[in-house]
Amino acid sequence: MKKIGITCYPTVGGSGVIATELGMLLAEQGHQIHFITSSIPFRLDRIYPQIYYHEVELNHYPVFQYPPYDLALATKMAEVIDEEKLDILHVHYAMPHAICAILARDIAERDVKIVTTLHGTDITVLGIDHTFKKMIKHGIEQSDAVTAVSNDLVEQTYEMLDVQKDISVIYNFVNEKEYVKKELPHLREQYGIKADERVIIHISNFRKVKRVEDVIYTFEKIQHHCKSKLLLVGDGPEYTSIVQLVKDLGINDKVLFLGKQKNISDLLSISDLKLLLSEKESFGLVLLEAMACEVPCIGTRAGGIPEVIEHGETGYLVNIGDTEQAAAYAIELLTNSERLVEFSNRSLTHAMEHFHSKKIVRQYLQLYNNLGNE
Ligand code: GMT
Repeated sequence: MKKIGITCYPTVGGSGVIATELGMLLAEQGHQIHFITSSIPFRLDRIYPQIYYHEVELNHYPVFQYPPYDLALATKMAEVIDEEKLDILHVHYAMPHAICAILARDIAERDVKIVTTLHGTDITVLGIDHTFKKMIKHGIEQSDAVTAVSNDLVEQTYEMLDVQKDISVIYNFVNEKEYVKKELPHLREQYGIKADERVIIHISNFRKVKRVEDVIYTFEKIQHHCKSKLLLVGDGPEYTSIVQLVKDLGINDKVLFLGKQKNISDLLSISDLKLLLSEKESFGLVLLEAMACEVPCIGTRAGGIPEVIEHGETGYLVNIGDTEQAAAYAIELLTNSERLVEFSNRSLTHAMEHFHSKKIVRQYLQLYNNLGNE
C-alpha cells in the first residue's frame, strides 16, 4: 500500500477530473490518498475511507498585497508529507504545483518522490508569458518522474522548454461506470428534440482556444442538410459572443445553451455526434467521454486530438478552421444511419481498448513502483 498525495486544480476541468478519478481508483485498490487542494475536488462526491482531504487555507495578511497561495500550498504539502508519511506526491501541472512540491520536499524531513503530470497548460502559459520558462523547466527537471497526456504534448514540451528529462506518455481515461450510454428518450423530449432530429453536442469551457465559433459555423451548414439540434454545454469567456453569433445566423431555435452541467453522460447519451474544433488541445478528455458513450467525434488536427480520434474509423479529423470539411463529414455520418452505428460501435471499442481506466491506472502504478519508494 502506498501513501499518495495529489494536488490539482479541483474545479471543473480535464486535469482536475483525471487527478480525482485516479485518486478514487487508487483508493479502491487499497492505496491511501491525500488530496491537498484549495477545495474538495468536485468529482469527489462520496465517502471513501481511504481518501483524506487537506485544505490549503488562504490568509489575507495586511502586509502582503496578494495572498501567497503557492507558499500556503507548499507549506501544507510539507506538513502532509511528514505527518501522513507520504511516499509519493503526484501533482498536476508543472507550474505552480511541481514548483510547490519541490519546495515542500526541501522543507519536509521525509524523502517523498514527486510525480508531475503535464496537461498542456504549462505550454499555454509559456505561449503567453515567456518569463516563466525557467521555472516550468525547473519544475519538470526536478520531479522524480514526469508524465504527459499525449505524445504531441511530450514533443511540444521538448521543443519549447529544451528539458533534459524523460517524459512518459500516460493517456487520459474515463470512469467507465459513469460514462456509459443510457436509454433516455424522455430527456430528448424534455429538450424539445423531435424523433427525426439528430443531436450534435459540444462541451468546453468556452475559451478562445476552443474555437466555439467554428462549431457554430459547422452546425449552421449541417442543419441545412439534416434536421438537427446543437447542444452547447459549458460556460466561459466566449459565451456572450457565441450567443450573439447564433442570433446573427438566425439559428437560435436550433441551438440549446445548457451552461455548466454535471451529468454529462446523460447529455452524451442523447447525442449522435460530438464536435471539438479547438486550435490547442493536449488530449481532449471530452472526446473520450463521448466515445465511451458511443458518440463518434469530429475534431481538429491539433495537439493530441489525432491520438484520440481514428480518422475514418471512430470519427473524422479536419484542419483547424475548416468548417466546410467538418460539416461535410458530419452530414455524411448523420444522414447514413448504418455508417453512424458503425462509427458509434468502433468509438466504444477504441475507448475501451486504448484508454481503459484499468490499463491507465496500471501504468501510473508501474511508474510509482519504479521510483523505488516503499
Ligand atoms: O482545456 C482546458 O481548458 C482545461 C485543461 C485542464 O487543465 O484541465 O485541459 C487540459 O487537460 C486535459 C486533461 O489532460 C486535456 O484533456 C485537455 O486537452 C487540456 N487542454 C488543453 O490542452 C487546451
